Amino acid sequence: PVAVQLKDYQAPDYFIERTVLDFDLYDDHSTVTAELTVLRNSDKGSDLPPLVLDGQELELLSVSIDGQELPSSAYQVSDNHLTLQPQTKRFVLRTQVRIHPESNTALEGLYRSGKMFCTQCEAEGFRKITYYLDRPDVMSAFTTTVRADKQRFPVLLSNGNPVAQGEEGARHWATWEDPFKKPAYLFALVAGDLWCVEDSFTTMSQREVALRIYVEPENLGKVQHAMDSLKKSMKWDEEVYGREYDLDIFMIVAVSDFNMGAMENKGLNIFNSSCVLASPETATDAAHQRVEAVVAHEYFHNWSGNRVTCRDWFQLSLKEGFTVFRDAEFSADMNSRTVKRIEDVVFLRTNQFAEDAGPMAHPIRPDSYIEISNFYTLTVYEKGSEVVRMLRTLLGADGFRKGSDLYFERHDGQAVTCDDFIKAMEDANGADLSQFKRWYSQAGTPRLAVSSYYDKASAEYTLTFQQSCPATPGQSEKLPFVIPVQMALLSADGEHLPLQLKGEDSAQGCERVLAVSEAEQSFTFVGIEAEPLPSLLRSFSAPVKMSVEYSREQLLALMQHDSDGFNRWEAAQQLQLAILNGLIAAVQAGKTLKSDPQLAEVFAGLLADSSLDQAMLAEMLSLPSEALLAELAEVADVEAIHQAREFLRKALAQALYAPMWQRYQALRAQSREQAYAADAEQIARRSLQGKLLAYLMLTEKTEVKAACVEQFEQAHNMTERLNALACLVNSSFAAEKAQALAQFAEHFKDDALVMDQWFSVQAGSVCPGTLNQVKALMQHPAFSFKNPNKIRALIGGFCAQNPIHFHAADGEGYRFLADQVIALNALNPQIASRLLTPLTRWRKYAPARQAQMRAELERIRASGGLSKDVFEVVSKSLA
Ligand code: HT7
Ligand code: ZN
Repeated sequence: PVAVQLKDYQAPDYFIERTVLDFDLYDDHSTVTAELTVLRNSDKGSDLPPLVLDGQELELLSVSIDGQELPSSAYQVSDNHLTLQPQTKRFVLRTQVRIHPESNTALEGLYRSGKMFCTQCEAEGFRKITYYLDRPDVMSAFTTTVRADKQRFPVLLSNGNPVAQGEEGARHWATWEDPFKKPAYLFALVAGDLWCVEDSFTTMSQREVALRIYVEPENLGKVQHAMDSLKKSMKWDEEVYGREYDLDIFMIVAVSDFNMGAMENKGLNIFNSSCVLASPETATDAAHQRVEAVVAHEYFHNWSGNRVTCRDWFQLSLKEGFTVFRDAEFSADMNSRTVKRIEDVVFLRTNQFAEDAGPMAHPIRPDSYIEISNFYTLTVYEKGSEVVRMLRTLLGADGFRKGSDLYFERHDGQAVTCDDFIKAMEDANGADLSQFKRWYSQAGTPRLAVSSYYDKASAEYTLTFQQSCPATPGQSEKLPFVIPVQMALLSADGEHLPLQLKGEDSAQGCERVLAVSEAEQSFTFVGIEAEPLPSLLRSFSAPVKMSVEYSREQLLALMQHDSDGFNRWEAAQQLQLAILNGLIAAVQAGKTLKSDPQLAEVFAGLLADSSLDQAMLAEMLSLPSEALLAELAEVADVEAIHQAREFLRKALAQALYAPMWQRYQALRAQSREQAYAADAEQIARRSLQGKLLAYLMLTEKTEVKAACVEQFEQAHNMTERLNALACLVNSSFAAEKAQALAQFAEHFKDDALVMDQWFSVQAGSVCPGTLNQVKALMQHPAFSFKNPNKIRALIGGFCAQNPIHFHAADGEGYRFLADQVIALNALNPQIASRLLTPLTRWRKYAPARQAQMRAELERIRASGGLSKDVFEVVSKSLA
């Protein structure tokens, strides 16, 4: 396979003004008739080059131009294209193809999910539906007619507004018209026996929009949370970005088989059912929050992605980075801002930083790809969002809003680039962001080393920053980034000092943003009467690895006094990391592990502090995960990390048994008395309760075991039930574990999403024999190799969330993953390639493991018939 390069981008030779589609859906095939009004792109000249349409896995039945059927000698068909020679600048091309949604297991294009038909066209799936110019800079007005059996497919949907419908014997049809020009990747079609929950929203200009969420009938009771989230998102986008919805109807459809979370098709979002359905009894708090966030994300795409779209797929972060930033801010406004930031930063540090350090590292705007589906990455999404966040930090909230207003106004209806986004920000603010743009072209996580110097005599305090960035594939040298460092200085008694830089006339508040733009750069503050304690990179103002030498006393002071909640948590993390690193070194040196009383004292203080928000307390009590410790290590020693962390957890549980037990019981009692609500206060409470129960269960006390079983059996919500189940599964209480698992499966056997949680909990077990259990579960009637949610829950759960067993010294975990990737490669390349990720990180481990992991990658490479998706990841990993 060949790589596509950003530098080779050329505007299209032809546009498609109008697209009229007609789908005839049957059980053993479907036919698609497309009438395309094609127009020569006049910017490219007046000659008439060949028209090369994209098409894959299509059986061409007929072609005509302006009503004249073409003989087969008048066009060429290859595996990926239909080529013909236009005779006029503007003409109507009509093609008819036969396709097979019923055997489409890749879940790209038109496919069957259970009893319904649905589509997934981003990025290049439309070409599996009909011959087309399947690229985002070709935008067209679509009219779509869908025909199917009336009884089995009573609901027929597509983008835009419904304009006509009718019946033909046992079949019926519906026509939809989308007035907004869009690229083919935003096309959608759904046909099925679906029921909907209906509501409405009055927009800021008083237009009434019908809101419909379609699900299979048995799921009607699990839709209210998604509907509430949708209405909140619509309001928020009006208030925060001034963006109003544009069609008369907005629809969401939940499907069970879906490669990702959801898709923002114009007016007809298609969702993985896991991102729509939620009820207290079946979905955890985290699942409720995910529904809220994904509904918002897809809705926000209506402007950041649909009204203004991407010129080409290298610009993916233009819509995804911006939209992730928008949904993160929405979630922060709906819940606890600090906790949301902590969760996002933990996720970024654990996963995106690892991607940046691995063989697939790429800038948020990549330069090349073999398979674009491989570039829906944490870098494009999450780091992309951090880059937009930095823009807001540098320009200020008002400047950022002016920039986004200008961007939407200037580019409405266009397909544009990341440069256009930056230009709008520059023009609206009179700013020069040329150096900032390096964030778009340079890969890797920058390092930021900080040192300080205090001069008592002059009352001056100097902070010196040194930045660097490690080499990444294809980029050995990096130029300095612009790194916004949000900061404050604290006095010995925790006051936040006024900040005046040398050369300034007066102090400018107690918090400010330093724009570090040179490889080494110093900032001197004046009027500092005693050596201060710096609070740096507040709210994690840049996606960098910062190193500052803090003493334990300084960390404790920051934990107590910093007015930035994120940095209070960060100080606790740094203290925990220091202690864990000491323990890891002790394991490696073969020493007996000794517990450090300081952390237990700190935790005791936190538990006793009644003013501390419960959500914050839960975060402060969470030790860095094994995955994060591995990412931070030079060479990840899986066993030492696991042993050290387990030792510390047990030591803390034993030292703090009394206050933890007391607090747990109080929280559980409160839970019993209150009806479930997925609100911030209750979520915080359950989060703390869950953390405490996990610690307490490590003591193996009978009273805790009984409480855990009681919580499992009596909880009125899935958060408490699943927390208790996870504790039992990871415990040595074999009888209770077996009983709870059996009880859970019996009760929820008909609920696919709940069974996914059952698979995941078992896949993550630290107990011996987990891999064999995972293999056995692959035979369970609720498991299906064709359903991505099941693969993610069970196989992904084991390989990506269970380091101690996945990295077992005998290499069985690696072998297992390679076997699954080889089997999935033919069925669903996108899922196969994503599943591979843990094997790509082989450079992180000691030589023996490296050899085992590489051998499995080689085995996949040699297995033959690799999809582009798997080929790209395997070959880059082995390069
Ligand atoms: N924009 C959507 C991306 C997406 C996708 C990409 C490749 C293959 C399948 C997919 N399903 C959805 C989702 C989003 O970011 O909003
Ligand atoms: Zn998105």
